[in-house]
Amino acid sequence: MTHSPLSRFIDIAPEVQEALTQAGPVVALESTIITHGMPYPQNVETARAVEGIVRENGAVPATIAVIGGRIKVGLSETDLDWLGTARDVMKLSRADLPYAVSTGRHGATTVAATMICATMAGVRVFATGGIGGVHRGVEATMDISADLDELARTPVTVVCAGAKAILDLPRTLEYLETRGVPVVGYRTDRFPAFWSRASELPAPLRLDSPEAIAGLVDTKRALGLEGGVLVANPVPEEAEIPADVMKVFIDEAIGEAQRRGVTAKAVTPFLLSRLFEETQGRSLETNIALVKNNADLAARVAGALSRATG
Ligand code: PSU
Ligand code: MN
Repeated sequence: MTHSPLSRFIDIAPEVQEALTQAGPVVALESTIITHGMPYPQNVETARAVEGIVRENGAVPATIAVIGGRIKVGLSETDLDWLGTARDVMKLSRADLPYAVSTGRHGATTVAATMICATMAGVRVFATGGIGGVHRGVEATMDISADLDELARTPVTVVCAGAKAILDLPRTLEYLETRGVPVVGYRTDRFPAFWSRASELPAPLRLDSPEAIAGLVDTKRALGLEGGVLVANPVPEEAEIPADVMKVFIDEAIGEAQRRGVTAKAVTPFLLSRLFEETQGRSLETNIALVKNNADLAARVAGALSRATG
């Protein structure tokens, strides 16, 4: 990386660079969840706690964002604090990343952009909350998150809690299958629905240990198959909100988004903040618990991958 032409755009934190040089375990973390996914101060508290969990599990955390046009892989304490309340931070997906860099803007990376930046730095495992997907009403809007195509092309293992039921889950899984993305339920036969441990859909594949996941990832790479792997890790039982309870809130939030004409990049942040209000903060508690749970698993997968491949 140090001599790569990309180094003129990227600052890799020293601790992250050291781990990468030794082929040690590193876990990428996204920043859209901080700026557009959770309110302050829970966003910063969670980001810190998640970094702590990655460390406790033997890996180095690398939270990714664009600050003043520089791609940061591994944020300092100061950067993280600043991001928690900063205004004028773009939500960056694949389409926006080069713009933020060329114009010197600040940007929080979505799952798609975090995967891209992680790959530039050589990070292979990434923990998030939920991925973007095919939105309900896609027939009219064509709103399909760029996260899905990124999973098809960029070699990062993304640990998530499934996808939110604000999305069209059957179509999200269909699309991932079409694009050749392995979707693995971790110790579950059901595809998890973010706040809820299970949706009505089966998990396409199932694995029960970090070593088995590392084995799949390494085999996929060795076979020359491009793209990533999606690991769907159900929210811990004590933190879940049952699907039938969430359904009422979700239908209301989607109705409100339609009435207000919310579209494109604003849809996901709008629905999240609306659900936070409707559930009186319970959706946020669940969100925090599942991100922590994903960081824990991602760190162990990164460790297994590092042992398996050196
Ligand atoms: N899911 C969450 N919280 C989030 C997001 C998804 O539970 O904050 C963010 C992620 O950064 C994801 C993005 O990549 O929303 C997807 O946005 P869109 O649907 O506009 O692609
Ligand atoms: Mn979208």
